[in-house]
Amino acid sequence: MANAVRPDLAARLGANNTAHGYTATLSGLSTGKHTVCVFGINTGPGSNTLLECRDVTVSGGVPTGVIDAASAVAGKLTIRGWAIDRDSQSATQVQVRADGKTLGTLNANTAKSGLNAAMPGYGDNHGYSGTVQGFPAGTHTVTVHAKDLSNGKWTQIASRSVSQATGYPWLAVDEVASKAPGKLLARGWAIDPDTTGTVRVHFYLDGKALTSIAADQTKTGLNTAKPGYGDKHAYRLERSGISAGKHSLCIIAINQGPKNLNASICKPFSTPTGPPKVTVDQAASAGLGAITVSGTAYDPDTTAAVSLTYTVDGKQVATGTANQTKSGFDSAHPGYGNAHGYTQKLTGIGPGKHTVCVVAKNVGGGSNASTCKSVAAATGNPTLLLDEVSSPAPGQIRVRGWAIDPDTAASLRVHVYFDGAAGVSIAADQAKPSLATVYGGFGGNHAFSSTFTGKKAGATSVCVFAINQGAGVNTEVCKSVTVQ
Ligand SMILES: [Ca+2]
Ligand SMILES: [Ca+2]
Ligand SMILES: [Ca+2]
Repeated sequence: MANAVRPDLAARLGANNTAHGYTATLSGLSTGKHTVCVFGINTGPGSNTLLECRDVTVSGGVPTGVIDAASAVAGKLTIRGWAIDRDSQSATQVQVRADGKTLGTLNANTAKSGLNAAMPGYGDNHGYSGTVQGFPAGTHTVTVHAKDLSNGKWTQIASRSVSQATGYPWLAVDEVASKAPGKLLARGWAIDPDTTGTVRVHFYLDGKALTSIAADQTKTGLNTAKPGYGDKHAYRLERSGISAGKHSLCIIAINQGPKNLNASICKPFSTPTGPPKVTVDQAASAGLGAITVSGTAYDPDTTAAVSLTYTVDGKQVATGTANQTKSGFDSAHPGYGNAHGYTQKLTGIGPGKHTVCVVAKNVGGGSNASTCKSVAAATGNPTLLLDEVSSPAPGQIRVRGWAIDPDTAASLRVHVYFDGAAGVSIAADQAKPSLATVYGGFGGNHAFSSTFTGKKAGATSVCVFAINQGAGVNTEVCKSVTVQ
C-alpha cells in the first residue's frame, strides 16, 4: 500500500497530500541479477501504470571458511576447520582435495565455540573434522571446497601446503649389550614413514644372519616422537649362546612403501669379562680359635661357581667354592643365577686381630682377585676341659685336662681345690698334639696332668680353676671322685 507519509511530496502534491510513499522487502530471491518493476494499481476508470523497472543484483553469499589444521601420515590426511554458506544458517559440506583431486567429503556441522561471534547469525555448528585417505607421499596443496547450498556448487574456501614423510625407515637402537656370559640384548624401535603398520627388523651377528623379528611392541612416547604412527613399533631381541669376546651386531629395518633402501645400524658389543668380584659380607669370631666368613664371589666371564682360597694373615688356611644359594644375587647380577654365595669356618686362629682374605680364582679375562677384612679373634674367659678326675690308687687323686685363654697363646696356670681346702697351683703347659691340631693358633702346650697323694678315702669334691689372662674371669670346673 502506497500510504506512507513522505514530507518531500508536499512541494509537488500539497502540504496535506503526502501519504503516498511505499517500502517493500522481497524475499526468496535467488542470487544474481534480477529486473524489478513497480506498477501503480488503477482505481476507477483507466488502467494500471508501470511506474519504473530497474536491474537489481541480489548479493549471493559465497561460502567461506578456513583450515585450522592439516597433517598427513601414511596416506591419511587429517584435517579440521569450519565452513559456512553465507546464504544459509544450515550446515554445509566440504570437499577435501589434494592437488585438485578430491579425497573425501566431510560434514561441516560440528560445534566450534566462538564461531557465531566471528560470523554473527550463523551459529556455532559449522565445524568440520576428519581423516581422508589417499594422500600421496611428499608435499602437496590441500584445498577445501564448501558446497554453496543455493546452487550446489563447490567453492574453494581455503588452501594449505601439507607434507607427508616418505623414504627410509626410521631406525633407533636404544641398547645393544651383553650383560651376562653368552647373553645378548638388543632393543630399540623402527617406523617406516610410509605406513603406520609394522616394520620387520633383521639382525646380523658378526656378518651372519641371526634372526628377524617384528617391531610391534609398545613403547610409550613413540607416538609423541613420530605423531600419527602410534606406540607399537618397538623391538627387543634376547639371545643366549653368544661366544665370549668382542662382536658386532647389525640391525636392519626393512623398507615399506615406495622403493627405498633399508635402514641399518651396526653396534659393537663384548661379552662381560674381567677379574672375579668377591664380597666379604660377614667375618666374625666363631668361638675359641675359629672365625666364620661369608659373602659372594663370581667371575663376569662365567655363570659357573668360582674357586676360593681363604688366608689368615697371609697364610692359606682353607679352600672352597662359591656355590651356595644367595637369594637376590641374580637380581643384582642378572643372568648369573643365585648360586654364588659362600660360608666358611676358618680354624687354627690365634689370639688378637687377624687379616682374613677371600681369594677368588679368575676365569677368562682378568686375574685372581681378593677381598680382605680385619677380624678380632674371640676374647674372654679361659676354656677349661677336665679329661680325667680319678683315684688310680689308695689315697691318690689324678687330675688331667687342658686350659686355653682366648686372649693369649701363653700357657695358663690352673688351681686345684679338694673339698674346698687351699688350692695347689700347677702349670697347664704340657704338649698335646690334638690341641695343636684343633687350636693351632695357640700352640699345643696347654695340657696339665697331676697325681695328688695322701687323700682321705671316700667321696671328694675336686674343683679346678683356669686362671684368666686379659679380658674375662677365671673358669671353674668341679667334679666328684671317690678316693680309694
Ligand atoms: Ca619407506
Ligand atoms: Ca674373569
Ligand atoms: Ca681372658
